[in-house]
Amino acid sequence: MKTTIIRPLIPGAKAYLLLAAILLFSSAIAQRDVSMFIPADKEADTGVINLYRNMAMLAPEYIMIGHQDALSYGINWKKGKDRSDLKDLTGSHPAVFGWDIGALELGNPVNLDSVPFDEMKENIIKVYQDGGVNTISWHAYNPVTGKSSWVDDKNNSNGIVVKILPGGSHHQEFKKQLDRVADFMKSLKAPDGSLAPIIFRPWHENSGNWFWWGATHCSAEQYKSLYRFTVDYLRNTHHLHNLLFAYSPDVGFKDDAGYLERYPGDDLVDIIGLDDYHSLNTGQPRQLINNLEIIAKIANDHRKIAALTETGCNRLERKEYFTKEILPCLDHSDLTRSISWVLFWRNADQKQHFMPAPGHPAAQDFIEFTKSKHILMLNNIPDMYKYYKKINLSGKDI
Ligand code: BMA
Repeated sequence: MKTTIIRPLIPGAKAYLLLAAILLFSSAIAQRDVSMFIPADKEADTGVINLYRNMAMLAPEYIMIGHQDALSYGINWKKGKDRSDLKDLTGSHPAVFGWDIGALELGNPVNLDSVPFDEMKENIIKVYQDGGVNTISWHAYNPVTGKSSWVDDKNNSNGIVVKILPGGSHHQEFKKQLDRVADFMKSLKAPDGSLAPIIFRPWHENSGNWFWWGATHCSAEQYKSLYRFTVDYLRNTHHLHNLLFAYSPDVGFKDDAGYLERYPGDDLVDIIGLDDYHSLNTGQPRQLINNLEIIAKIANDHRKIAALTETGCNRLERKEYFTKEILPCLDHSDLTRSISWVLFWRNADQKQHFMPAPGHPAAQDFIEFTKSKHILMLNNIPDMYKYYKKINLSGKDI
Protein backbone atom coordinates (compact mmCIF):
# COMPACT_ATOMS: atom_id res chain seq x y z
CA MET A 1 0.00 0.00 0.00
CA LYS A 2 1.44 3.35 -0.92
CA THR A 3 1.82 6.06 1.73
CA THR A 4 0.34 9.30 0.37
CA ILE A 5 2.10 12.42 1.50
CA ILE A 6 -0.55 14.89 2.59
CA ARG A 7 0.51 18.54 2.61
CA PRO A 8 -0.41 19.74 6.09
CA LEU A 9 -2.26 23.00 6.63
CA ILE A 10 -0.27 23.66 9.79
CA PRO A 11 3.47 23.14 9.03
CA GLY A 12 4.23 21.62 12.46
CA ALA A 13 1.68 18.86 11.88
CA LYS A 14 3.61 17.38 8.96
CA ALA A 15 5.71 14.98 11.00
CA TYR A 16 2.68 13.95 13.03
CA LEU A 17 0.60 13.22 9.94
CA LEU A 18 3.41 11.22 8.42
CA LEU A 19 3.82 9.18 11.58
CA ALA A 20 0.07 8.54 11.73
CA ALA A 21 0.08 7.44 8.09
CA ILE A 22 3.01 5.09 8.70
CA LEU A 23 1.33 3.56 11.75
CA LEU A 24 -1.95 3.16 9.88
CA PHE A 25 -0.38 1.53 6.85
CA SER A 26 2.14 -0.64 8.63
CA SER A 27 -0.65 -2.25 10.61
CA ALA A 28 -2.43 -3.19 7.38
CA ILE A 29 -0.92 -6.68 7.29
CA ALA A 30 -2.24 -7.55 10.72
CA GLN A 31 -5.83 -6.58 9.97
CA ARG A 32 -6.90 -9.95 8.57
CA ASP A 33 -8.04 -12.32 11.29
CA VAL A 34 -5.47 -15.05 10.77
CA SER A 35 -6.48 -17.05 13.83
CA MET A 36 -8.82 -18.98 11.51
CA PHE A 37 -5.91 -20.22 9.39
CA ILE A 38 -4.76 -23.44 10.97
CA PRO A 39 -3.15 -26.48 9.33
CA ALA A 40 -5.37 -29.44 8.44
CA ASP A 41 -3.17 -31.59 10.70
CA LYS A 42 -4.50 -30.91 14.19
CA GLU A 43 -1.16 -32.03 15.65
CA ALA A 44 1.01 -29.91 13.36
CA ASP A 45 4.38 -28.79 14.75
CA THR A 46 4.62 -25.21 16.04
CA GLY A 47 6.80 -24.17 13.11
CA VAL A 48 4.14 -25.43 10.69
CA ILE A 49 1.38 -23.55 12.54
CA ASN A 50 3.43 -20.34 12.45
CA LEU A 51 4.33 -20.81 8.78
CA TYR A 52 0.68 -21.20 7.85
CA ARG A 53 -0.36 -18.20 9.90
CA ASN A 54 2.42 -16.04 8.44
CA MET A 55 1.49 -17.07 4.91
CA ALA A 56 -2.11 -16.14 5.67
CA MET A 57 -0.99 -12.79 7.01
CA LEU A 58 1.12 -11.95 3.98
CA ALA A 59 -1.18 -13.38 1.33
CA PRO A 60 -3.74 -10.58 0.90
CA GLU A 61 -1.06 -8.12 -0.19
CA TYR A 62 2.13 -9.98 -1.07
CA ILE A 63 3.31 -12.76 -3.34
CA MET A 64 6.44 -14.73 -2.55
CA ILE A 65 8.66 -15.76 -5.44
CA GLY A 66 9.59 -19.42 -5.68
CA HIS A 67 12.06 -21.32 -7.87
CA GLN A 68 12.43 -25.05 -8.36
CA ASP A 69 15.87 -26.48 -7.50
CA ALA A 70 17.14 -22.91 -6.97
CA LEU A 71 20.13 -23.98 -4.85
CA SER A 72 20.97 -27.18 -6.72
CA TYR A 73 22.16 -25.83 -10.09
CA GLY A 74 21.73 -22.91 -12.49
CA ILE A 75 21.69 -22.24 -16.20
CA ASN A 76 25.48 -22.19 -16.38
CA TRP A 77 26.62 -24.00 -13.21
CA LYS A 78 26.17 -27.41 -11.64
CA LYS A 79 27.51 -27.17 -8.09
CA GLY A 80 27.48 -24.23 -5.73
CA LYS A 81 27.33 -23.31 -2.10
CA ASP A 82 24.54 -20.95 -1.06
CA ARG A 83 24.25 -20.08 -4.75
CA SER A 84 21.20 -19.54 -6.95
CA ASP A 85 20.76 -17.85 -10.32
CA LEU A 86 18.42 -15.38 -8.63
CA LYS A 87 20.95 -14.51 -5.94
CA ASP A 88 23.61 -14.03 -8.61
CA LEU A 89 21.19 -11.68 -10.36
CA THR A 90 19.43 -9.78 -7.58
CA GLY A 91 21.47 -10.37 -4.44
CA SER A 92 18.69 -12.47 -2.90
CA HIS A 93 17.52 -16.05 -3.14
CA PRO A 94 13.83 -16.62 -3.84
CA ALA A 95 11.51 -16.80 -0.81
CA VAL A 96 10.13 -20.24 -1.74
CA PHE A 97 12.33 -23.20 -2.70
CA GLY A 98 10.90 -26.06 -4.75
CA TRP A 99 12.37 -29.59 -4.60
CA ASP A 100 11.37 -32.89 -6.18
CA ILE A 101 11.76 -36.32 -4.61
CA GLY A 102 11.00 -38.39 -7.71
CA ALA A 103 13.13 -41.63 -7.50
CA LEU A 104 13.47 -41.43 -3.70
CA GLU A 105 10.73 -44.07 -3.57
CA LEU A 106 13.03 -46.42 -5.53
CA GLY A 107 15.78 -46.06 -2.95
CA ASN A 108 17.99 -44.10 -5.36
CA PRO A 109 20.62 -41.70 -3.96
CA VAL A 110 19.77 -38.98 -6.51
CA ASN A 111 16.43 -37.70 -7.80
CA LEU A 112 15.15 -37.95 -11.34
CA ASP A 113 17.07 -34.79 -12.26
CA SER A 114 20.31 -36.05 -10.64
CA VAL A 115 20.05 -33.94 -7.46
CA PRO A 116 21.63 -35.97 -4.61
CA PHE A 117 19.14 -36.45 -1.77
CA ASP A 118 21.85 -35.80 0.84
CA GLU A 119 22.54 -32.42 -0.68
CA MET A 120 18.80 -31.68 -1.01
CA LYS A 121 18.35 -32.49 2.65
CA GLU A 122 21.15 -30.12 3.70
CA ASN A 123 19.73 -27.35 1.56
CA ILE A 124 16.19 -27.82 2.88
CA ILE A 125 17.44 -27.54 6.46
CA LYS A 126 19.46 -24.44 5.54
CA VAL A 127 16.40 -22.80 3.95
CA TYR A 128 14.44 -23.59 7.11
CA GLN A 129 17.13 -22.01 9.28
CA ASP A 130 17.12 -18.95 7.01
CA GLY A 131 13.34 -18.58 7.46
CA GLY A 132 12.46 -19.45 3.82
CA VAL A 133 9.73 -21.78 2.59
CA ASN A 134 10.32 -25.34 1.31
CA THR A 135 7.89 -27.12 -0.99
CA ILE A 136 8.37 -30.64 -2.35
CA SER A 137 6.77 -32.17 -5.42
CA TRP A 138 6.95 -35.86 -6.29
CA HIS A 139 7.36 -37.14 -9.82
CA ALA A 140 6.84 -40.67 -8.53
CA TYR A 141 7.85 -43.59 -10.74
CA ASN A 142 5.09 -45.92 -11.80
CA PRO A 143 4.96 -48.39 -8.89
CA VAL A 144 3.62 -51.18 -11.13
CA THR A 145 5.67 -50.86 -14.32
CA GLY A 146 8.77 -49.23 -12.83
CA LYS A 147 8.67 -46.60 -15.60
CA SER A 148 8.54 -42.85 -15.03
CA SER A 149 5.55 -40.74 -13.90
CA TRP A 150 4.79 -39.90 -17.50
CA VAL A 151 2.48 -42.09 -19.48
CA ASP A 152 3.56 -43.15 -22.95
CA ASP A 153 2.27 -45.68 -25.49
CA LYS A 154 4.32 -48.50 -24.04
CA ASN A 155 3.38 -47.62 -20.52
CA ASN A 156 -0.31 -48.21 -20.19
CA SER A 157 -1.23 -46.67 -16.90
CA ASN A 158 -4.89 -47.44 -16.55
CA GLY A 159 -5.58 -49.10 -13.24
CA ILE A 160 -2.28 -48.29 -11.51
CA VAL A 161 -3.99 -46.31 -8.76
CA VAL A 162 -6.39 -49.17 -7.96
CA LYS A 163 -3.45 -51.60 -7.79
CA ILE A 164 -1.61 -49.57 -5.16
CA LEU A 165 -4.61 -48.79 -2.94
CA PRO A 166 -5.49 -51.08 0.01
CA GLY A 167 -6.57 -54.46 -1.34
CA GLY A 168 -4.68 -53.91 -4.61
CA SER A 169 -1.91 -56.19 -5.95
CA HIS A 170 0.85 -53.57 -5.38
CA HIS A 171 -0.29 -52.08 -2.11
CA GLN A 172 2.56 -53.46 0.02
CA GLU A 173 5.08 -52.22 -2.53
CA PHE A 174 3.49 -48.77 -2.48
CA LYS A 175 3.64 -48.65 1.32
CA LYS A 176 7.38 -49.38 1.13
CA GLN A 177 7.72 -46.42 -1.21
CA LEU A 178 5.82 -44.19 1.19
CA ASP A 179 8.08 -45.45 4.00
CA ARG A 180 11.05 -44.07 2.07
CA VAL A 181 9.28 -40.74 1.63
CA ALA A 182 8.50 -40.68 5.35
CA ASP A 183 12.12 -41.49 6.27
CA PHE A 184 13.28 -38.55 4.16
CA MET A 185 10.76 -36.18 5.76
CA LYS A 186 11.88 -37.39 9.21
CA SER A 187 15.51 -36.77 8.35
CA LEU A 188 15.02 -33.03 7.77
CA LYS A 189 16.14 -32.23 11.29
CA ALA A 190 17.70 -28.89 12.23
CA PRO A 191 20.42 -28.72 14.92
CA ASP A 192 17.78 -27.66 17.48
CA GLY A 193 15.99 -30.98 16.90
CA SER A 194 12.95 -29.56 15.10
CA LEU A 195 11.92 -30.86 11.69
CA ALA A 196 11.86 -28.48 8.74
CA PRO A 197 8.23 -27.69 7.84
CA ILE A 198 7.51 -28.86 4.30
CA ILE A 199 4.69 -28.05 1.92
CA PHE A 200 4.31 -31.45 0.26
CA ARG A 201 2.59 -31.48 -3.14
CA PRO A 202 2.00 -35.07 -4.22
CA TRP A 203 -0.15 -36.22 -7.14
CA HIS A 204 0.00 -32.87 -8.92
CA GLU A 205 -1.46 -31.91 -12.30
CA ASN A 206 -4.01 -34.67 -11.82
CA SER A 207 -6.55 -33.03 -14.12
CA GLY A 208 -4.27 -33.84 -17.06
CA ASN A 209 -3.58 -37.26 -18.51
CA TRP A 210 0.25 -37.23 -18.67
CA PHE A 211 0.91 -38.77 -15.25
CA TRP A 212 -0.23 -42.26 -14.21
CA TRP A 213 -2.44 -40.69 -11.50
CA GLY A 214 -4.07 -38.37 -14.09
CA ALA A 215 -7.78 -37.94 -14.72
CA THR A 216 -8.06 -40.50 -17.51
CA HIS A 217 -6.25 -43.20 -15.51
CA CYS A 218 -8.43 -43.34 -12.39
CA SER A 219 -11.85 -42.27 -11.20
CA ALA A 220 -12.33 -39.20 -8.97
CA GLU A 221 -13.02 -41.50 -6.02
CA GLN A 222 -9.87 -43.53 -6.66
CA TYR A 223 -7.78 -40.37 -6.91
CA LYS A 224 -9.21 -39.04 -3.66
CA SER A 225 -8.48 -42.38 -1.97
CA LEU A 226 -4.89 -42.22 -3.18
CA TYR A 227 -4.47 -38.71 -1.78
CA ARG A 228 -6.21 -39.66 1.47
CA PHE A 229 -4.12 -42.81 1.90
CA THR A 230 -0.90 -40.83 1.32
CA VAL A 231 -1.74 -38.15 3.89
CA ASP A 232 -3.10 -40.62 6.39
CA TYR A 233 -0.09 -42.94 6.12
CA LEU A 234 2.44 -40.13 6.59
CA ARG A 235 0.44 -38.35 9.30
CA ASN A 236 -0.93 -41.24 11.34
CA THR A 237 1.25 -44.27 10.65
CA HIS A 238 4.53 -42.34 10.49
CA HIS A 239 3.47 -39.59 12.92
CA LEU A 240 4.84 -36.86 10.69
CA HIS A 241 3.61 -33.46 11.76
CA ASN A 242 5.96 -31.21 9.83
CA LEU A 243 3.86 -31.31 6.66
CA LEU A 244 1.36 -29.06 4.96
CA PHE A 245 -0.28 -30.56 1.88
CA ALA A 246 -0.84 -28.80 -1.44
CA TYR A 247 -3.43 -29.88 -3.97
CA SER A 248 -2.49 -28.64 -7.44
CA PRO A 249 -4.44 -29.65 -10.53
CA ASP A 250 -3.60 -28.24 -13.94
CA VAL A 251 -5.81 -25.89 -16.00
CA GLY A 252 -9.15 -26.95 -17.46
CA PHE A 253 -11.67 -26.05 -14.78
CA LYS A 254 -14.26 -23.33 -15.38
CA ASP A 255 -15.58 -22.72 -11.88
CA ASP A 256 -15.33 -23.78 -8.23
CA ALA A 257 -17.17 -27.03 -8.85
CA GLY A 258 -14.81 -27.94 -11.71
CA TYR A 259 -11.75 -27.26 -9.56
CA LEU A 260 -13.18 -29.25 -6.65
CA GLU A 261 -14.11 -32.32 -8.71
CA ARG A 262 -11.10 -34.34 -7.43
CA TYR A 263 -10.37 -32.23 -4.34
CA PRO A 264 -9.57 -34.74 -1.59
CA GLY A 265 -11.02 -32.76 1.36
CA ASP A 266 -10.39 -29.93 3.83
CA ASP A 267 -9.07 -32.34 6.46
CA LEU A 268 -6.21 -33.30 4.12
CA VAL A 269 -5.33 -30.17 2.13
CA ASP A 270 -3.78 -26.87 3.24
CA ILE A 271 -2.89 -25.23 -0.05
CA ILE A 272 -5.34 -24.62 -2.88
CA GLY A 273 -2.82 -24.79 -5.70
CA LEU A 274 -2.73 -24.51 -9.46
CA ASP A 275 -0.17 -25.46 -12.10
CA ASP A 276 -0.69 -23.20 -15.08
CA TYR A 277 1.89 -22.89 -17.84
CA HIS A 278 -0.80 -23.00 -20.45
CA SER A 279 -2.62 -19.67 -20.11
CA LEU A 280 0.22 -17.21 -20.69
CA ASN A 281 2.12 -19.46 -23.07
CA THR A 282 -0.95 -19.54 -25.31
CA GLY A 283 -1.55 -15.77 -24.99
CA GLN A 284 -4.54 -16.04 -22.66
CA PRO A 285 -3.91 -13.80 -19.63
CA ARG A 286 -7.64 -13.62 -18.96
CA GLN A 287 -7.68 -17.37 -18.39
CA LEU A 288 -4.86 -17.15 -15.84
CA ILE A 289 -6.71 -14.35 -14.04
CA ASN A 290 -9.92 -16.40 -13.96
CA ASN A 291 -8.06 -19.44 -12.66
CA LEU A 292 -6.31 -17.44 -9.94
CA GLU A 293 -9.57 -15.81 -8.91
CA ILE A 294 -11.27 -19.21 -8.66
CA ILE A 295 -8.57 -20.72 -6.45
CA ALA A 296 -8.33 -17.56 -4.33
CA LYS A 297 -12.08 -17.59 -3.75
CA ILE A 298 -12.07 -21.30 -2.84
CA ALA A 299 -9.15 -20.66 -0.48
CA ASN A 300 -11.08 -17.84 1.22
CA ASP A 301 -14.23 -19.94 1.52
CA HIS A 302 -12.36 -22.94 2.96
CA ARG A 303 -9.95 -20.88 5.13
CA LYS A 304 -7.00 -22.19 3.14
CA ILE A 305 -4.16 -20.54 1.27
CA ALA A 306 -3.99 -20.28 -2.52
CA ALA A 307 -0.80 -20.57 -4.57
CA LEU A 308 0.34 -20.70 -8.17
CA THR A 309 2.31 -23.85 -7.47
CA GLU A 310 3.98 -24.11 -10.91
CA THR A 311 4.29 -21.83 -13.89
CA GLY A 312 6.79 -20.25 -16.23
CA CYS A 313 7.88 -19.28 -19.71
CA ASN A 314 10.59 -21.63 -20.92
CA ARG A 315 13.85 -19.84 -21.87
CA LEU A 316 12.06 -16.52 -21.27
CA GLU A 317 11.96 -15.92 -24.97
CA ARG A 318 9.28 -13.33 -24.30
CA LYS A 319 11.73 -10.94 -22.64
CA GLU A 320 9.13 -8.91 -20.74
CA TYR A 321 7.30 -11.94 -19.41
CA PHE A 322 7.69 -10.91 -15.79
CA THR A 323 6.61 -7.26 -15.86
CA LYS A 324 4.26 -7.28 -18.85
CA GLU A 325 2.67 -10.73 -18.68
CA ILE A 326 2.59 -12.36 -15.27
CA LEU A 327 2.70 -9.29 -13.01
CA PRO A 328 -0.48 -7.73 -14.47
CA CYS A 329 -2.28 -11.05 -13.86
CA LEU A 330 -0.99 -11.42 -10.29
CA ASP A 331 -1.81 -7.77 -9.60
CA HIS A 332 -5.19 -7.80 -11.34
CA SER A 333 -7.52 -7.78 -8.32
CA ASP A 334 -7.66 -8.32 -4.58
CA LEU A 335 -8.34 -11.98 -5.33
CA THR A 336 -5.36 -12.53 -7.65
CA ARG A 337 -3.11 -10.63 -5.25
CA SER A 338 -4.12 -12.99 -2.45
CA ILE A 339 -2.09 -15.83 -3.96
CA SER A 340 0.60 -16.68 -1.40
CA TRP A 341 3.41 -17.63 -3.78
CA VAL A 342 4.24 -18.35 -7.38
CA LEU A 343 6.79 -21.03 -8.17
CA PHE A 344 8.74 -20.96 -11.44
CA TRP A 345 10.17 -24.21 -12.74
CA ARG A 346 13.80 -25.24 -12.87
CA ASN A 347 16.88 -23.83 -14.60
CA ALA A 348 18.15 -27.08 -16.06
CA ASP A 349 20.33 -25.60 -18.80
CA GLN A 350 20.34 -23.26 -21.82
CA LYS A 351 17.47 -25.21 -23.37
CA GLN A 352 15.26 -25.41 -20.30
CA HIS A 353 15.10 -22.56 -17.79
CA PHE A 354 12.37 -20.42 -16.30
CA MET A 355 14.39 -17.80 -14.42
CA PRO A 356 17.11 -15.48 -15.74
CA ALA A 357 20.75 -15.45 -14.63
CA PRO A 358 23.05 -12.43 -15.01
CA GLY A 359 23.47 -11.51 -18.67
CA HIS A 360 20.21 -13.18 -19.75
CA PRO A 361 18.04 -11.03 -22.06
CA ALA A 362 15.22 -11.17 -19.46
CA ALA A 363 17.47 -10.25 -16.51
CA GLN A 364 16.50 -6.58 -16.27
CA ASP A 365 12.83 -7.42 -16.57
CA PHE A 366 13.05 -9.78 -13.60
CA ILE A 367 14.87 -7.14 -11.53
CA GLU A 368 12.04 -4.67 -12.29
CA PHE A 369 9.49 -7.36 -11.36
CA THR A 370 11.06 -7.81 -7.91
CA LYS A 371 10.70 -4.05 -7.33
CA SER A 372 6.91 -4.36 -7.38
CA LYS A 373 5.58 -3.63 -3.91
CA HIS A 374 3.69 -6.93 -3.97
CA ILE A 375 6.64 -9.19 -4.78
CA LEU A 376 8.76 -10.79 -2.06
CA MET A 377 12.14 -12.48 -2.22
CA LEU A 378 13.95 -14.15 0.70
CA ASN A 379 15.54 -10.86 1.78
CA ASN A 380 12.10 -9.25 2.24
CA ILE A 381 10.39 -11.87 4.40
CA PRO A 382 10.78 -12.46 8.12
CA ASP A 383 11.65 -15.86 9.59
CA MET A 384 8.44 -17.67 8.58
CA TYR A 385 8.60 -20.10 11.52
CA LYS A 386 8.28 -17.52 14.27
CA TYR A 387 5.08 -16.13 15.74
CA TYR A 388 4.28 -12.50 14.97
CA LYS A 389 1.30 -10.37 15.88
CA LYS A 390 2.20 -8.17 12.97
CA ILE A 391 4.76 -8.70 10.25
CA ASN A 392 7.37 -6.13 9.30
CA LEU A 393 8.85 -6.59 5.87
CA SER A 394 12.24 -5.30 4.93
CA GLY A 395 12.69 -3.11 1.88
CA LYS A 396 8.98 -3.07 0.96
CA ASP A 397 6.47 -0.25 1.03
CA ILE A 398 3.90 -1.53 3.48
C1 BMA B 1 9.73 -31.48 -16.07
C2 BMA B 1 11.03 -31.16 -16.76
C3 BMA B 1 11.90 -32.38 -16.71
C4 BMA B 1 12.09 -32.82 -15.25
C5 BMA B 1 10.75 -32.92 -14.53
C6 BMA B 1 10.89 -33.18 -13.04
O1 BMA B 1 8.83 -30.46 -16.18
O2 BMA B 1 11.69 -30.10 -16.09
O3 BMA B 1 13.16 -32.08 -17.28
O4 BMA B 1 12.74 -34.06 -15.20
O5 BMA B 1 10.01 -31.75 -14.71
O6 BMA B 1 11.61 -32.18 -12.40
